[in-house]
Amino acid sequence: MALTQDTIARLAEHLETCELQARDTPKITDEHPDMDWDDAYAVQDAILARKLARGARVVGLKAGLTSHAKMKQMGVDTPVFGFLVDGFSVPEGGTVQTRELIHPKVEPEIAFVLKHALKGPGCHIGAVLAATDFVLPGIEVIDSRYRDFKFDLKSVVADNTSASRFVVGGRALRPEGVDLRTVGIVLEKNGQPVALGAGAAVLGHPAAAIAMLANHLGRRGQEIPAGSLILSGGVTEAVAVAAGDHVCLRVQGMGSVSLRFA
Ligand code: 0L1
Ligand code: MG
Repeated sequence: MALTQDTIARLAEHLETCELQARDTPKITDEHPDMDWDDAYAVQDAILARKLARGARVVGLKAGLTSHAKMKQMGVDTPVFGFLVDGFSVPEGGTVQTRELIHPKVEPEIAFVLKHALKGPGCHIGAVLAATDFVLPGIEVIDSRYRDFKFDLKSVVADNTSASRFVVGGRALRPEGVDLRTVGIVLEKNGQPVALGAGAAVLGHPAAAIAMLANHLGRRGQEIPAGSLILSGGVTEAVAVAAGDHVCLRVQGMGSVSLRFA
């Protein structure tokens, strides 16, 4: 690791304060160009520790930048992983307060809920499907703390992969009840389709993103616990939203889930 524990704690405080006060910041690698991957995840872990110390609860995990559309949009080439806490969760059909956010965007996602823990290395799509209780539609609201969403991957990891809010809903299906490669999705904003795609846009199969997460955690001596909710990553590019917008995700055979922005 290139950063001291003091620097990691300072960066975590800085990024979390930006999150809580809806303030943007230049990317942290501008000041710390030597930051390595372990430092980046250590800053993310320190942000989680701050939230847990205030009574937050981890309710899930996320994979991000798992589709070529997202990677191209952000000019990066590797998936990243983050955490979801209870305060990020919005009820189905609920309202997100845009004054609490900097520059929110929405992503159409397939969410997995596990009945068994998953641990890498060697985790693959088959193991993920065998461990999955059900899948359901989800919308992730991302809100990078970096000015104008300008960042590199290490800065994004430190910033908990832009995680901000999420909603899941619609119809939960057993994984054997749906072909997640060919399942079609339509994201609507204010009643108009704004993004279309199919599950295979996520690494060929959304379960591949969950396997990558398990393998990533395995390298750190961790696992995805049974019962976890995991967002597998945006199927399409992220779509900017503002106060007054209504967003609805329709997933073939899995119903719809929606959010409002006030
Ligand atoms: O969930 C995501 O795909 C977002 C990952 C972080 C990059 C971004 O803010 O777009
Ligand atoms: Mg996402």
